[in-house]
Order: sequence, then C-alpha cells, then structure tokens
Amino acid sequence: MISSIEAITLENEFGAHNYHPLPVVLAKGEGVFVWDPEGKKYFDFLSAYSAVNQGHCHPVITQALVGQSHTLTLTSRAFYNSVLGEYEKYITEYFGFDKVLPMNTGAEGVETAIKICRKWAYEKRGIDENKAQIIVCENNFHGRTTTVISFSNDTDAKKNFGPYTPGFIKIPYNNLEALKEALKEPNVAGFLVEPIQGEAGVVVPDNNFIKEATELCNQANILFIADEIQTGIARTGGLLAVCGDCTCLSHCERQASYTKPDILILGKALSGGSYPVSAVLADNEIMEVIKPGQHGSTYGGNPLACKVAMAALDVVKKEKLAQNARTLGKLFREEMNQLVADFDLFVKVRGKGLLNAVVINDTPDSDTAWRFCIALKDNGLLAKPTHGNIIRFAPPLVMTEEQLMECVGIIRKTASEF
Ligand code: IF1
Repeated sequence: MISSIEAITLENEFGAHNYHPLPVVLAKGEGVFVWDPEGKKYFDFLSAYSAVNQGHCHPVITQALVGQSHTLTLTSRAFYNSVLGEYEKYITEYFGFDKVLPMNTGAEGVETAIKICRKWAYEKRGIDENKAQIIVCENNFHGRTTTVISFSNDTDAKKNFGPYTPGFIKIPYNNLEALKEALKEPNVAGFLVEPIQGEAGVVVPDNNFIKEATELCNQANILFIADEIQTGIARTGGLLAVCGDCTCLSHCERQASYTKPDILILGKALSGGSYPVSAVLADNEIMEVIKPGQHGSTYGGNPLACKVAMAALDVVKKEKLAQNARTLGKLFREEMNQLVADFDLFVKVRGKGLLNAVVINDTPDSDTAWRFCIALKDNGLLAKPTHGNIIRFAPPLVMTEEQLMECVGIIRKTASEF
C-alpha cells in the first residue's frame, strides 16, 4: 500500500492544484469510518459533502454496483436500456413527480433545471426569447460550471472565469420582502434556491421561508426550483429539506409543512457516494418542454447509475435515515451547545438534522478553524473548515447514538487540549 506521504506527493506533482485538502489520505471506508494507508481510523464528519449519507461502501449499494457492472453499464440514450424505465418509475413515485431527467453531477442537474425553466418561460409563459430571468440568492452554491458561477458571489469561484452568463437576479437569502420585490421585475421565470445554504456555512432560513417563497412563486406563476443536492435524501432530518417538519419518509402533499417544488434537483447521496448520479424532477406540464435532441448526456440514465440510485434510495427508507438524522441532529446540537457554553473557542452551533456547523471564535482570515480541524484529525475525527472560521459537521446518517457521543467526546477533548 502506498504511504500517505507518497500519495500526497503524487497529487501535488501531477494534479491541478484546485483544492487545499487537509493533510490526510484516505484509503478505505466502511459506514461512518475511514482509514488512512497506515491504518489509522477516523470518524468521517464530512461524508463527502453529504454524498455518503448511507455510509461508506454500503453493502446493498455495493452489491447493486458490482452486480450491474457485470451485466451492462452504458449504452447511451441512442437506445433504450432495461433498467432506466424501472428507475424512472421508482424515483418519480419516491419523490412524487410525474417525470425525471437523469444526469450525473450536481452542477449538471442545476444546469438542466435552468434550461428547463428558461424553455418553460418562453414556451408556456410567452416571455420574449432571451429575456428570461431567474432569481437566485446571495452566497449561493450550485456548482462550478460557467453559467452557475456567473451568479456566484464567491470571488475564488468566479474571478477571471468571465464573461458570465446573464439572466440572473440576486437577492439576499431568507428575505421574503426582497423576493417580493424581485418578482416585480420583468420576465422573471423562476427562483432557484437551496432550502439550507450549505457552502455559505449551513445557513438555516426562518421556518416559514421556503413555504412562503413557494407560495409567492406560485402566485407569480414562476417556477420554484429547489436545489436539494446537499440538503435532500434524509440529510436534514426529512426525506427532503422542503418536507419541513414532516418525518413520514415518503412523499405526502397533505403535510402542512411540505411544499412541493416545481423543479427538484438531487445529486450526491442519490448514489450514496458510489457513482455520480444526479436527477431533475418535475411534473409533465414543465418537463414536456424538453424534446428529443434538446438536452442530454452520454452517461445520464445509464443502467449502472439507475441500479445504484434505486439501491441508495432503498437504504434511506429501510434504515430510516431521515429519522436518525433528526434524532441525532437534535442530540448533537444539544451537546455542542454545551461545548459552546464551556469553551471560548466556539461561538455557536447551527443546522438541521445532521447538517450542522460550528462557528469558531476568530476572524474568517484566521487559521484557528484549520488548526482545530488538524487537531480533530489527530484525535480521529475528520471535518473541514469553510469560510475560514466555520466548521461543518455532517457525518454519515448511519451513525449510532453511541458513536455520536464518542465523537462529541473527541470534539470536547480536542477543545480542552487546544
Ligand atoms: C466541491 C460546498 C458542499 C451543492 C449544491 C450543487 C452542487 C453542490 C447545493 C454541485 C456541491 C459541493 C461540491 C464540492 C464542495 C461542495 C460543498 F462546500 F461547496 F458547499 F457540499 F458543501 N448544489 N457541493 O452543495 O454538485 O457538481 O459538485 O456534484 O468540491 O466543489 P457537484
């Protein structure tokens, strides 16, 4: 087995330097644990940015992957394949939509949603061609394609990648008044939003924000587009973050807290981390604007991805991961609030389900959060700072209460040594 030093040296020499990883090499994963090449074991508190909600190398997902990889992996969409239809039926029933458009990565899912929204605006709403505007939020993160970074306000993500795609109106997050004002602008076609902003540092909006924003969009006859790539699939304690307080684990429009997006974008945990799978869901009236030749992808909807996604979604239901995320999330924030009270190092904890962040008592340009994450790593827990002074805590959802308490113990011990 390669050593950690060797692996890091190779990445540094031959890979583009588009990341600044924590100095740890991961060679193996199982459930909530990962191991480095030297055999040191860690709790994973990043979960590949919420892609491995089902835990590393879940046996059911692995079996689906391995099984289908012996049978048929890719045919392109030039032909029908024997798994795609079954998957399309499965995922649309699972989330309560008429149709799905399968893609691979999250950013592609977002691009797909933007294209559908624009086409819908021209063909169903009669907006003049090339004039459609989509409302987005400040500090959003929706991926890294040229169009998506066009409406980012992260300088690193954006600067010197222009010229940018026009057609986006930016409003403050969690601000219904600003949304109302923006909806008065001409040619508005949709509102694209994360139900909880992940990259921004796990910013949870007011309880009524998503529901009222959906209603405002409905009244204005524009599309409410939910990017649940990070928040969806049990991470925040419901099947989706738009499920609000509903824990029923299946699509149900009866719940007062549930608001159905016009377009739902999923990625990451849709495959449980085993393969890139993303999806865009919408009802017929919207999805029918896409006709043959107008959108697609070589790998989108391939039988391997379809089998993996069905297995990954099955695990979420069978293992009641949303309920677990909800229960453990509450416990985690209670325990972390105790640490906030006990240590000057922590300012506050926020989040929903098992998507949480702790604000470190220092400036965004300090290296305190980074050094704390190094210390956590040395004590066997992996987490990563964001925006300099925020640490995201998002373990796989298959964690047990006992394991969570052990992790809180590691965080407490690290804080007291720091
Ligand atoms: C990276 C953050 C997480 C996303 C939402 C779309 C995408 C993402 C809401 C694009 C991706 C990832 C990408 C990853 C870092 C990461 C991230 F820190 F940037 F915010 F998860 F917290 N919509 N998020 O969160 O999906 O194309 O990557 O599959 O390294 O850029 P993708």
